[in-house]
Parts: sequence; structure tokens; C-alpha cells
Amino acid sequence: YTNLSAFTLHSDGKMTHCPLKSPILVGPITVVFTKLPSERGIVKKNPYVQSGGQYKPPHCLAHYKSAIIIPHRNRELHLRYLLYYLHPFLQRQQLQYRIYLIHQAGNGTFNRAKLLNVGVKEALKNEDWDCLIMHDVDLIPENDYNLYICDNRYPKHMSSAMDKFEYSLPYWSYFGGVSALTPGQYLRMNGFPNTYWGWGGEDDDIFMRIQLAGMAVSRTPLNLGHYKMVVHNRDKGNQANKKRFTLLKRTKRIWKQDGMNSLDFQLISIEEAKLYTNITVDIGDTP
Ligand code: UDH
Ligand code: NGS
Repeated sequence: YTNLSAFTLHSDGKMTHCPLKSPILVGPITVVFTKLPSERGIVKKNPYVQSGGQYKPPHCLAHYKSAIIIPHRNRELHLRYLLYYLHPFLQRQQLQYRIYLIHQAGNGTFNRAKLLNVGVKEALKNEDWDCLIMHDVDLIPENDYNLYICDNRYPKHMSSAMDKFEYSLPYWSYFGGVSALTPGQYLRMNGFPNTYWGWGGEDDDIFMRIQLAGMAVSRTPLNLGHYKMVVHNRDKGNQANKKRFTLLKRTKRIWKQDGMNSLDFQLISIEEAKLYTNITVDIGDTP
């Protein structure tokens, strides 16, 4: 099978790096939520994805290793759409990646930021990831030039143009949806707050922490940061957090004590599903 080695391997048998710019990107993608794809169908379409939702380009050495971390509870249909679009998307970017689902056990109040902290901690046990991508389950990227890699200078906000905000930012300091941080950037800001139970404010806290830790926010240009949201109602167990404005007032005082260094949770299970690694965790409930 010399024809294969001719374009992928050096004569000494070592795999060569993928091209700096992937030649198989397509740019804008049409995203529709008309027919729910089956799990089997997604598996079939992604033969190189391995157990746990891991992938490495088979014919070249990836330049970047990204962990995709998704906070989750009771959004199985959104997850199906996301996996359907995201696996091929990441493969076209020729990344090494793994998709982690951080599933909150029980019926306690949802806590997105704490789940993301758990995801980072667990993901870094598997691999020395270059980039941690924090990804809401209901946001589908619509342009594969929006690269799922980190900006080595600053934490990067990626969902800069969501359809529900008319493809622009809802406000200047918005940091919700999808973002990318290197492990170094993440540790420098002591991760995310563990204390935001219910909907709202945790993303604004993260935005503040970035500045408090002496960094700035980098942003995917609006023409590339297009995302389509799967329309949904407010979830049970994720009511608007009435304390969020009070909490945001103390971020400056408290960020060094509330975060990665105060993270406390019970791991329930780690399951390698075909299309993702499912980490189920008990993170407690509102104090
Ligand atoms: N999430 C879950 N399960 C939940 C709550 C949140 O998986 O029960 C995750 C999921 O990844 C989601 C993310 O947390 O994408 C953010 O939560 P969200 O989708 O509730 O936030 P969003 O701002 O919606 O998208 C808030 C409710 C909007 C109600 C609008 C009514 N028209
Ligand atoms: C702000 C929230 C953010 C939220 C954003 C967009 O007001 O957490 O709206 O919300 N901040 C506070 O409540 C302090 S959205 O339109 O997606 O429901 O991300």
C-alpha cells in the first residue's frame, strides 16, 4: 500500500503533520433541525471516531488537541443534533479531539459553571489538552472556519454571533455559549465559579474573572462565530438565579477562593459511549 504512504508518511515511517490550514474546510454550513438523526446513523457517518467520542486524523499528525466539554442534563435531543454536526465539523478541521458530556445527576438546581469545572478536571486526567472548549449543548456552529482551537494570548469567546441575537452580540461583555481556554488560562483565573445555581450570571462572572486575572477576552470574528440554537423552553431545575446580581458584586473579592481550588463533587460514573465520554457527577445543590 505504497500509495498511502506516499502522501502521509516520511520514508522513515513517521507520520507527517497535517497541513497548517486544513484543505477540507467548507466554510458556511446549512444547519436544520427538521429530522432528528439516529445515533446509529451518526456512528456510521463517522467511522474514524473511537470509543468515548475520540478522534485523531488517521493520515496526518494533528497540530492541536482540543477537549470539548458539554454541561448536560435532560437534553438528549439537543445532544443528538450537536453530535451529528460537530463530529464531521471537527474532523474537517483535522483536530485531535474528544467530546465530554458532563452530566449532572439528580434533580437539584442546575449549575453550568461547576459542571464545566468538573469537565476540565476530568478531561485533563486523560490527556494534556492544548485547548478546553466549553460548549452549550444547544448551539450548533455554522461555519467551519471557526476553528475549535485556543488563542494562546487570551480566553476566546466563540459564539459571538448567535441566531437568537440576530447574529450579533447581545451586549459587549457577553461570554455565554461557547468559549475556548488553554489549561494555563483556565488555571490562572482559578477556573469558573462553583456558586451560581440556576440560570444566569455565571458567564458574566467568568468574563470578570478573566480581567481580574490580568487577561483580556479574544473573540471569534462575527462573520465566523455563527451559531444556530435549538429552540427550547426554560428547563425544570434551572430557574433564573435570584442571587446572581449579588454574586456578581462579590466576584472581585472572592474569585481566588471560589473556583478550581474549591471544587468539590462526587464522581458517579465515567462511561465511554460511542460518540462521547459520559461523565456523571453529583455536584450537590444550592446551599
Ligand atoms: N443545560 C442542560 N440542562 C438543563 C439546563 C442547562 O443541559 O436543564 C446546559 C445545556 O448545555 C445548555 C446550557 O446548560 O445549553 C445553558 O443553559 P440554557 O440553555 O438554559 O441557557 P439558555 O440561555 O436558555 O440557552 C435559558 C432559557 C431560555 C428560555 C427562553 C424561553 N423562550
Ligand atoms: C444576561 C445574563 C447572562 C445571559 C445573557 C443572555 O442578562 O447570564 O443575559 O441570556 N446575565 C445575568 O443575568 C446577570 S439569554 O438571552 O441567552 O437567555 O447569558
